[in-house]
Amino acid sequence: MEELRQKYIAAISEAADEGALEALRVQAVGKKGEVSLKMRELGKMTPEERKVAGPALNALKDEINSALAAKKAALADVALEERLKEEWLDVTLPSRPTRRGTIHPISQVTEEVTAIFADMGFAVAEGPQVEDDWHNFDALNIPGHHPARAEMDTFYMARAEGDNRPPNVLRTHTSPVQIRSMLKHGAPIRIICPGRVYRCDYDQTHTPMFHQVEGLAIGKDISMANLKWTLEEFFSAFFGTHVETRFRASHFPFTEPSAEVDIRCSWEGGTVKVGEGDDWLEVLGSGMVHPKVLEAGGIDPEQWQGFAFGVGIDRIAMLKYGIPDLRAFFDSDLRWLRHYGFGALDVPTIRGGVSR
Ligand code: 2NM
Repeated sequence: MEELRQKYIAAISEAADEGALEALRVQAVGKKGEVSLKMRELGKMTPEERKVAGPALNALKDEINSALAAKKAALADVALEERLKEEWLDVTLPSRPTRRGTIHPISQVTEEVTAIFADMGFAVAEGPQVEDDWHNFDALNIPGHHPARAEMDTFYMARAEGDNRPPNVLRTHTSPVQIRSMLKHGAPIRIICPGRVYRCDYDQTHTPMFHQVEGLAIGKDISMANLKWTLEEFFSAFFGTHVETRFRASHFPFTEPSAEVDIRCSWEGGTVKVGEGDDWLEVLGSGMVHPKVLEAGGIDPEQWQGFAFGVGIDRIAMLKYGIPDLRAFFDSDLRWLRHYGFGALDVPTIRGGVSR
């Protein structure tokens, strides 16, 4: 029995893994194991011999079982230690840097303009960039023979062969959105229409696609005076300083009277400063909406009147943020975007409250 004890205790302590331990258990205390076989021999013994051998065999069986359990636990500990070593990771390491995109200045400025006009009660209206010629021209008092159509450098869409309807166009201004809004909602109405517009023109100061925001306010007694206040209020909030405007008589087919609007500025060392100085910068076209345009929008010009204006977003973005080259806006140059772009959480830089 002592031989068995020594043999198994030694073998168990040297077992390399759980598989080896299980083999030893079967060999020692399994149904046909060495210790179990010895126990079967108890029946052949005399009562006196059995009294000694029985408890001793039981004790041996218990000892081997305990040794097996202890070794099994020890092997599990070793395995866990190895796994922990292998799977260790430093949760305090900083994460890998990720490149973050920026808000394009045109998106930023569109948001700023929208926020300023929202404060003055203007809603935002949007419409299609591909327009029919009625919404883009006729409804705006620009008939087919009108020189403004030719001057507009319009992009025309193709028609299927044999389709003799006039071609659709890429909208040359966002005014057709205002026609659609008038037809849909009627008067009174106060909206701005920001968006992309297209003209076939490309040089230092023109890109074939650019951005415009047009405004429209129709009511019972809206006048040029309301237009002037609204625009001064807008430019002052946008540039963050009081901005004076100067109205010059002009002509547009869709407004009567019409005015081009300049803002006060200074030129110093090749840079413009808005709101101070003795120079003027033309930034906007405007006027009282032509009766024919109101009619096209389903609004009775005998009862309603109001102003409209249009301003180039790209242009005022360059002025406010000191961007020298218009064409860089549309180059998708990531270095340029990182320099002139805005963080997603940047607060829009507009001035609240009434100016002055
Ligand atoms: C401008 C200048 C003057 C204008 C007119 C209208 C409409 F549809 F209501 F008649 N929207 N925008 C307008 C007037 C646009 O852009 C230089």
